[in-house]
Amino acid sequence: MTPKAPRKAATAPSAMTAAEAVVATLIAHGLDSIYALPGLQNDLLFDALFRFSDRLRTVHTRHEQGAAYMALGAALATGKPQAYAVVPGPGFLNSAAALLTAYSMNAPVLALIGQIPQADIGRNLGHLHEIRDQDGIIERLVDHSARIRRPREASRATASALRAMRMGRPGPAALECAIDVWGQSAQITVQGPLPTDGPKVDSAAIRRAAKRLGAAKRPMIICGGGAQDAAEEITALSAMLQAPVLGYRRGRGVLDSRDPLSVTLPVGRELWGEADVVLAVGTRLLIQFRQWGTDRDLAVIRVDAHPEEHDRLHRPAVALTGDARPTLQRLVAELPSHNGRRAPRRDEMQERQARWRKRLEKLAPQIAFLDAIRAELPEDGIFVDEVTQVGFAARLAFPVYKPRTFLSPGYQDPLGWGFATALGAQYARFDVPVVAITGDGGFMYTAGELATAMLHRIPLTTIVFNDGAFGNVRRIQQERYGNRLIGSELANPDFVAFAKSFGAGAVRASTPEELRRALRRTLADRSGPSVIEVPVGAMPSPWEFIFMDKIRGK
Ligand SMILES: Cc1ncc(C[n+]2csc(CCOP(=O)(O)OP(=O)(O)O)c2C)c(N)n1
Ligand SMILES: [Mg+2]
Repeated sequence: MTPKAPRKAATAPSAMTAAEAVVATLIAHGLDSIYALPGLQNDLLFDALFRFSDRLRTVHTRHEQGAAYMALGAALATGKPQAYAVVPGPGFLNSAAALLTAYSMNAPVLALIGQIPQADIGRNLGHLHEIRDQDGIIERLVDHSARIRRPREASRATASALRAMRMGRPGPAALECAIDVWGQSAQITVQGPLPTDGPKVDSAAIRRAAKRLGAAKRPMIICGGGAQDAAEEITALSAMLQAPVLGYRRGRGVLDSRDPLSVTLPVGRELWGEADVVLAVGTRLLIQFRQWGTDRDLAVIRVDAHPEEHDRLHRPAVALTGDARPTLQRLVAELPSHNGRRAPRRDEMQERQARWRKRLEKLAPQIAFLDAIRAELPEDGIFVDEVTQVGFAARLAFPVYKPRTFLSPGYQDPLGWGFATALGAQYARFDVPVVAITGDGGFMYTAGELATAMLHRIPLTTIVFNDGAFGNVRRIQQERYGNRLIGSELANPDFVAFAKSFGAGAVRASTPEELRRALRRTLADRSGPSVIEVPVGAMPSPWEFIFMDKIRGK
């Protein structure tokens, strides 16, 4: 018999196993998929997934890295919590790079991790997949983790983990459960979403922030990943203040790139050098403070969900703790009483952007491919970045029109994240096309997941820029290490034949025009995955636009 999962809050208790309680709780929280790879310790969890398969789809992958990155991609594309399940020891460690990336990106990903028999945990007996101090390792990777020790804890523990993932600064959580505990039964009440009390908006601080911004002569806004759900508010503030909005990587798409006030890194640095008040939303400001510098003439107003973030590097003039959206809604309401009419900065910004576009022509080979992608990818299509030459240029120059449509992996920059993350994004957002770009190096990390894409018919388009090398590393060895090339050349499969052998669509495109034509066909085909191989040579270095000198406090 299938236990009924309630739609909203807790219902009357019924007999179920710990595994069933966890699955029913995921469903009660609105999850509709779980990314997973099975194995002995989790057989009973999978049996529960079988029973609930009409309400929660199990997407199994070929490697735990793929499962965890898919959950991450689904979380980033939707903004909603996602889950993955793996066996302990090697299964858990295989997923760890993705879990670490989820932590760095504040992405709500729940890891369900198996365990050896409860009574033997910590005894080092040599059980299958036993690992010393698994919970200690997990604890270092996420802010919230727990072990389900008995079935009646299972639902509440799951709901608590899901609450922790969205409360304050969002992020991943992990739950362990031992092989023998998954199958134990009890009378269980399935727990619905627990309340998340955000911090009360500090009205006095809102007023101080509004006064500062209203009086600013050269205000500027900087968005990080924490601003993705506050696009409307930031667009309104930008218009009221005529303040340029800088988004780099995780903050891109908050203000539409077509708005002349929307800027990326190089223009942003110039503006940082001139600004008197900066409103920083959901960003660590590491580049600004560590590379670009600061001085006493600059007042920074920070909005962050995590109070400890405010003064890690410098004490802000005003600190607003809370989710960006409700906090900025208050600021939008308060600002008009302190802000006068401002001269439009449209022409000035267009002139600045044109000047930088000229300098960015140094990256013309990369930008020509990006232009081809932008021309074919619809406005709400999702672009997934990688640690590759065209990716570095995309972070600076790919126009992004909407929030959550430019997925870039933040400070971990883990090579190989892109393809599997994009699969998760495409699975969770079946309604829009997703394009992943990768290098030949990065693609091969998870290329086996083409089998997953075929099985689950995931219509992702992946562009593999093939230069036969860890090109980034090779260029550094050429330029800084006297051309002593070591560990940077790659032997590759024929990517077209390789993708075709899975049954995927595959073509080779040698020029931006050919790429554009190929994309038009693959984006129209929603039946399954496609790979476009683009053979390329060495590409010009982007670093002068990314690692720039100090501009303040010299
Ligand atoms: C997990 C991980 N390992 C190693 C690196 C270091 N790294 C950065 S770029 C790169 C090479 C990328 O090669 P490829 O994917 O072919 O892209 P290309 O630079 O050739 O365009 C490496 C090894 C990394 N960022 N992440
Ligand atoms: Mg390469």
